[in-house]
Amino acid sequence: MLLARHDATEKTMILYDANAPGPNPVVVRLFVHERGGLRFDVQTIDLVGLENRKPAYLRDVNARGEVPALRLDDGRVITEITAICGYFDEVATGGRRLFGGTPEARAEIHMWTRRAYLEIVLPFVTWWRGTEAAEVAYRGHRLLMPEARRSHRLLADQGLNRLDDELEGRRFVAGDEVTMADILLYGFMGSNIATGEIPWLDVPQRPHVAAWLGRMAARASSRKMMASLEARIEN
Ligand SMILES: N[C@@H](CCC(=O)N[C@@H](CS)C(=O)NCC(=O)O)C(=O)O
Repeated sequence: MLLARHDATEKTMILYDANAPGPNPVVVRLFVHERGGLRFDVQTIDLVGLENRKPAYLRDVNARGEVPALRLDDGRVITEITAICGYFDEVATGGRRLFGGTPEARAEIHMWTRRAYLEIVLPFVTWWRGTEAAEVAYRGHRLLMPEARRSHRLLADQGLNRLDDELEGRRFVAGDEVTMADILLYGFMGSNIATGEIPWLDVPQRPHVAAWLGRMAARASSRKMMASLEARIEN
């Protein structure tokens, strides 16, 4: 059913995006706008109406019930945002690579992307998953851990404090240019700051993080990341 909405005669990738600014779809949108050189179709999944948890989506797209997902030309489906962005980085024609152009640069960018996810994003997402907003959003489809909030707020603050020190004298997370590490971190932080659900992410006591947030917010790609993608991307 989810494939039938699409013209199966034309071979093209399909990105399953969401009709809401969930941070995972936001990361991929930000990547797409920043990267350039990409061509694919988009199907917007009704995350608000939980279309992603209905049998058709679980069967045809992602058994984990999550967005985003990418259907390749040969029909196989890739999920997990770093895998989707990594694939896009490989197949894009034109634009600027965001995972690095040499083995050394790629290793450094992977290192910072992983640190950003493990030390900052995962703790604050776990904090959010203990809130009432999460309970309402998931409507029983996901295990919530309200008892983990305190420890994960502390873990996220610790990660952000460390990042604040590391950003001193540096424009972006992995160096002087925007890379996947910034895309991942800003997709999560910027979208959660915009919705107001995690007010403690941006505080004056972390001036270098605040300056980095400002630099990221000023980018044209960031101004588009909260809106669902158009039906066809050719950039
Ligand atoms: N590990 C996945 C996480 C994807 C994810 O959790 N997406 C959220 C949107 S931000 C979702 O689909 N939530 C709805 C649900 O779980 O029902 C990835 O990296 O893409």
